[in-house]
Amino acid sequence: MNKSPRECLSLNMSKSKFTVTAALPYANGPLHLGHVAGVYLPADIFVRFLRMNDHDVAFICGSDEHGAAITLRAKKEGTTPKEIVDKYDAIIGKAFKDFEISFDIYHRTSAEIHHKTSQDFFLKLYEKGKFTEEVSEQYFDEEYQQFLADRYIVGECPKCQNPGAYGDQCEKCGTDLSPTELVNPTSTLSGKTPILKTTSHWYLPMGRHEEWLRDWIKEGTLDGVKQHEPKAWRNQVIGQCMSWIDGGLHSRAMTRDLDWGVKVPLPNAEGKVLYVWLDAPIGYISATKQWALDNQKNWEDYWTGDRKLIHFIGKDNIVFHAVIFPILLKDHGDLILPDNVPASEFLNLEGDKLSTSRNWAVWLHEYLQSYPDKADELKYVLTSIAPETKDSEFTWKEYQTRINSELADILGNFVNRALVLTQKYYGGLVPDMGKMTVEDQSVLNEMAAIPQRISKLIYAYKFREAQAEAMNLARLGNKYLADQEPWKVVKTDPERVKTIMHIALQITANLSIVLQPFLPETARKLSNFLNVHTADWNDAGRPDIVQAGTQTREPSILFPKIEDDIVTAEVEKLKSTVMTETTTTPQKEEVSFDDFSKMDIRLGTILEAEKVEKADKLLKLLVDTGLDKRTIVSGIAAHYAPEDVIGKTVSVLLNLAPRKIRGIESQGMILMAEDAEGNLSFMVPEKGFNAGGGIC
Ligand code: B3M
Ligand code: ZN
Repeated sequence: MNKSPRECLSLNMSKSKFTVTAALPYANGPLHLGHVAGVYLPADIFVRFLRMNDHDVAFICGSDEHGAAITLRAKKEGTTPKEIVDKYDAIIGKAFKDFEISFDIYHRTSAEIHHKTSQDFFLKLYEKGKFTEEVSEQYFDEEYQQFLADRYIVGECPKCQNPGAYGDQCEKCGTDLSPTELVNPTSTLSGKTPILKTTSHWYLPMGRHEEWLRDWIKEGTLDGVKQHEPKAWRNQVIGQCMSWIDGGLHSRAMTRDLDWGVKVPLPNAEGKVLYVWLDAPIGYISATKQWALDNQKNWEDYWTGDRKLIHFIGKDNIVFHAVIFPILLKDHGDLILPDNVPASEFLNLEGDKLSTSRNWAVWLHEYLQSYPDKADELKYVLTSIAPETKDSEFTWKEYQTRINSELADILGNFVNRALVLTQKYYGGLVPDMGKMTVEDQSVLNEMAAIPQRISKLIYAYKFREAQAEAMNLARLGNKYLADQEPWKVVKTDPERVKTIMHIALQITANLSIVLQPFLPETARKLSNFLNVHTADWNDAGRPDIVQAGTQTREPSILFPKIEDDIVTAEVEKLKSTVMTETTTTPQKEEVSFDDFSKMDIRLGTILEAEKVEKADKLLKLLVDTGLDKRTIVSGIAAHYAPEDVIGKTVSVLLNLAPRKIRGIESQGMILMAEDAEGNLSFMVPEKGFNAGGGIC
């Protein structure tokens, strides 16, 4: 094909070299839609696009198999860390494959090459004197004879009094903590209070790196040399890094007392492993090494020189990738620093935070099991709502709407019309292009401009808008056919219809190119319908991709409509499998025995019960206390019908000061037990005692 002037424009991003990484998922659970929308899908779109532009790319990922997240999960499931990582590495790896995330390698940090690479990395920094050795007191579980990783210690948050804060963070108020800041710490292993014991670790003194980090993040320069374009970094990434740095960078231990992980390669380091954030990012390097070995390449080419290193991550990993790992890389000295760290915000689900522990999630592998031929539909929806600059939300209703009214009604409808009419009028052969009208020319001009706009947006990490631009091409085609009405014109001017259909088929051919990064399966289908196969982005925008005379195929329906019952069933499934959080209320203030013994609690029998008018929750009870018969108003009407409680023996607090409730004087209180779901039950003696007994 001849090169048009337009093409030269699209080539102005000269061939570059990229190493693209996507956060290594912890092999302690499956992937949910939040991971996919925030990290893996945008990374995949970016890489597919780069490959189409003939850049030299390596796309690296793998399972993160170390760290306390794994050992805790193993403990919870009553099994070994090894079994946990094997199980989830397989589930995650298969889901990625089925979803066509096009990694060059999906590796594992349990691999020997990874252990060796991390140890060598550690040793290099150690030998260069980049660590300090510090002795400190850390929590130790005497029963388990083990130092406790931060996540193994829970206690009260000193800031918000949340009783379930972890040793590294309070998930309620978001404060970063260290274990010794927790009030009343307990070990999650034994449930006992841990003791403090001295241990020595290697620390990364980060304070000395503040100055160059500031220049590097804010100006994009390192030692005065331009490294990257800070304007291309997302605001939230720069913001988070700067607030961290401005808060002062402290020394951080790079080793841990744990028996699961990469062993510290030094004498006298028995029982110590590398901190998971010194181990996991090096997983990007070791995976590259393995891939290079498998493909007769030189791994160093992917981590040195004029190569752009891009880390796709979620926002909870920002400081590790944009501050700590760059410090480690700079201290190492031989490797490049990231060019960009496109981090996403969070994806919410049906009005609530996605949560693995509460099982409030749509799991990728389950989705693909239920809808094996709807991967592109999910990709489309997730990119449309991608949490690029702020949190966003997935709902099954929106999933349905986007598929039905965008994919089916716009893209599917246009492609179907173009191909079906070609079958009908020309037996599927692409007709010749005749004389063009002004409208034809303007449609072709618009078509030619779209790939440029998509390129710009993708290089700026704006995948949401980029996909919308690709869809604009389908919109353009739809409108063109609706305006030109070939089905009417065919009766009066069949020559003209050839040109219209020729142009419609060129638009379809263009769609088969510009959709490739976003909807690879759909793009393949279009290529097959048209018998055109190009994966060269430079072809996008051309008016001559499919040649006159080419035999096209009868199309199949691209996007069947999503019926309401799917939406209902999926929402139901979520609601029926969610686990309600057991919120343990913190213990109240201490009371003296004297205070306690002031309460007169006795057994009473309910003699009469009736609903209180205009109060859904209240029952008016007449209770025989053995002492007297008195009226008590109780908030149990949502749980018990009046006839169900008559005759029951219950516990009553007699000497509670009388109160008027809805105009009725209540002379005491019925004591109830409540479970995590808010169900109520009477507190009754296990032996059938009668009214009048006291409680002691
Ligand atoms: N596994 C954390 C996470 O999944 C961690 C990322 C490692 S990237 C080197 O959120
Ligand atoms: Zn807190």
